[in-house]
Amino acid sequence: MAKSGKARAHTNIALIKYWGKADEQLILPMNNSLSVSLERFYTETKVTFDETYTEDKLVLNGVEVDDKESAKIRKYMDMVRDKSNTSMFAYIESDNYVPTAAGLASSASAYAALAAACNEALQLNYSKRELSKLARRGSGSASRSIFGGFVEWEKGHDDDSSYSFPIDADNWEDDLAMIFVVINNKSKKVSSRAGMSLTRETSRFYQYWLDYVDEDIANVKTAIAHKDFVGMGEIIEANGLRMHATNLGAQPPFSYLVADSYQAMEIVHQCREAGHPCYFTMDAGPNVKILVEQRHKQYVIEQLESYFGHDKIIASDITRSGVEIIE
Ligand code: 2P0
Repeated sequence: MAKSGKARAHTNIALIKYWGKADEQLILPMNNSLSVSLERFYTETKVTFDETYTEDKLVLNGVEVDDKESAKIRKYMDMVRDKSNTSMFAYIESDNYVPTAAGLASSASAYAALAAACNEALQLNYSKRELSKLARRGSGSASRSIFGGFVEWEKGHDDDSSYSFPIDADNWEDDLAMIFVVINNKSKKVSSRAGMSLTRETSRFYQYWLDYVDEDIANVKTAIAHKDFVGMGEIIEANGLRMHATNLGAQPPFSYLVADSYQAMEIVHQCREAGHPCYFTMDAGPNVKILVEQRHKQYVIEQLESYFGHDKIIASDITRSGVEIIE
């Protein structure tokens, strides 16, 4: 008999970045990281296991795919089968709710939803903590997407000790938002997986990155406890830039940032000077994400839209919901 489960998981953006693996196989990170989960961007995934299936099939946004990504998912499903003592193959239907062409699709929401859907279908009864470990095996940042709000990923030292957990913020999340500046990337893309690996192995600045992460995490947690937006913003902006600086020290050096990324950062500085606190962060691409209080959001959106145009600016609330079973 077929067994199925369907789950929804939101994507997350790291305020303190995960950059570099201690174990590539188990996806154990070199440092703790800390994120917020986003209301607007999520993945819904349905998994059906059946004894009559002869292989895993993946349907992404209504289209059957058989490429590098589906090979990665088959490998992931082998791991899930191994852990849950089943030999059944699966039919996986996954829909990404991300504004089209924004380039914001994320492996974080994808693997968090897949892990939770497998848990439901196979009735594994995993706790959220166990689920965050299972999601982590697909993609590191996915371990954080099991939870809503502010989330910390404890790096741990083996498969069992590396997991995420929520940080209580007394609903401060509701006062915050994130604005995305969608920037065209004309240069050849370096995947985050390849980028962090090259940097960890070759960057002269990598140790400098590691030396300050724990301090940044502790300071952000203090800022969360005091609802100190400016204090948090100053730390996260510096942390993000430090991550990007490590890439400039890699051999060969590389950068994810382009001229328009710097333009967006400049507008953020101008907003601050005009009395509207907001702080930027960037990931493995040129898009700029700006953390802002709801009461200053409209002003910052208007400043960004006047340079980049309406279509390039997308705002999202912070969600306090973690992964949910929806069928
Ligand atoms: C993060 N990034 O903390 C960091 C900051 C990008 C820059 O996690 O290799 O897709 O699958 O574990 O999670 C993106 O990397 O990497 C990421 P894998 P992942 O959000």
